[in-house]
Amino acid sequence: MKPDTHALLVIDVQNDFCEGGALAVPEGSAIVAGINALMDDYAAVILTQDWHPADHSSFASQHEGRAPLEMIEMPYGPQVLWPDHCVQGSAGAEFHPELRTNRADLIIRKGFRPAIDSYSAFFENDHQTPTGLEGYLRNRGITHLTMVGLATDFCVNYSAQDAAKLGFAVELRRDLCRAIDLGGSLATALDDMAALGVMMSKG
Ligand code: VGL
Ligand code: ZN
Repeated sequence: MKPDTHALLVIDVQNDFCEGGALAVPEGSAIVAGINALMDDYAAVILTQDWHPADHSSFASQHEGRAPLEMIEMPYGPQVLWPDHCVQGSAGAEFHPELRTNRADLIIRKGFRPAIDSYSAFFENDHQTPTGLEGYLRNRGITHLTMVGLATDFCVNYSAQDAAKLGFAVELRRDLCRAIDLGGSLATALDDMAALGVMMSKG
């Protein structure tokens, strides 16, 4: 059992990121059993849930003539266009059916503002709008975060980088994450996280 200062942050283990989902990450569901087992080691378990309105601006469907995985320039910077995914209230937005959601103390939803995407559990993609997670963690006296989930190179990556920048000690369980890997994004993500002091464990 870890001390009470350590939390497990489970990023976006949702149907749309698993096999058969709208934005399926290869082997996405393979991490669920390991995450469930790891929950027993932590007093604090926090889940994130990607939670988009149907007309979210990160969806290629909202941009005339654009296709998924193309890049677009948003007021806050470059943005990948995604297939419609994790639409609020849809089956795809639900957690994987085997994830032990009852162990969660907090479920934090992100990406609900139509005009801005939110990969990170801490800040939206403008890197300024907070989700409130930092305050929650600090109020609970949490200083150490173990991160797992989907996808290694997007939401896990941005969450880990923000957490490290905020001064949390961050450990990434590589074996309990899976990546989208778009044009080398996984290698870049791993380098960026390591440069900020994120510890990588098990692979
Ligand atoms: C994610 C792309 C779009 C993720 C979420 O959870 O990594 N990726 N929305
Ligand atoms: Zn999303």
